[in-house]
Amino acid sequence: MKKYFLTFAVAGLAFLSACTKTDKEVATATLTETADNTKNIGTVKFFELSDGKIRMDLEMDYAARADSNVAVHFHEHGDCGNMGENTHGHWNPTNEQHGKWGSGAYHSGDIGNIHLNAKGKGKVSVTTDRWSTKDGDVKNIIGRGIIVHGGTDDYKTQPTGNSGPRVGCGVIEAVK
Ligand SMILES: [Cu+2]
Ligand SMILES: [Zn+2]
Repeated sequence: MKKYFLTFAVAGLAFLSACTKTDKEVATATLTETADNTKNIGTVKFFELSDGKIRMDLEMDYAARADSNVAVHFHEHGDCGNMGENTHGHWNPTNEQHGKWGSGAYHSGDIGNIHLNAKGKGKVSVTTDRWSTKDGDVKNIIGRGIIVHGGTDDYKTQPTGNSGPRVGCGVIEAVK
């Protein structure tokens, strides 16, 4: 009987690791300074998990803002022109208030504050069912803008969190 159980456990582990391998990169964004879009300040990758959720891995590398916070949100439009203003306001497919991710109410792209260390590095990972990469889905993140603000999101002020100037920007693009 014990042997059967062991076989089952090993099969289960193999299944779990197979699941991890199915994480499929579905979208990407490169963050650059709004004042100079040749200056790369971060990269964002999106993976579709086996349960249909999307995981975002965001890594900042922004020496000019070392030892500070930046605030990150998905904005409505994927156009970084005019110092990021062309992205317009926060993407808000569920018609909620601006707020802290995971709280009672928040926009589906309210990633929030990221602390940058002495080298300007910082990262955040988010897994959610609020996003998809499917055409026609109200939750589709493809083509949205990602704005990096030079201040701290207070998670209260509507509709922006009073997050400061738009210092960085990127566009979420599908990975084929
Ligand atoms: Cu914003
Ligand atoms: Zn918001």
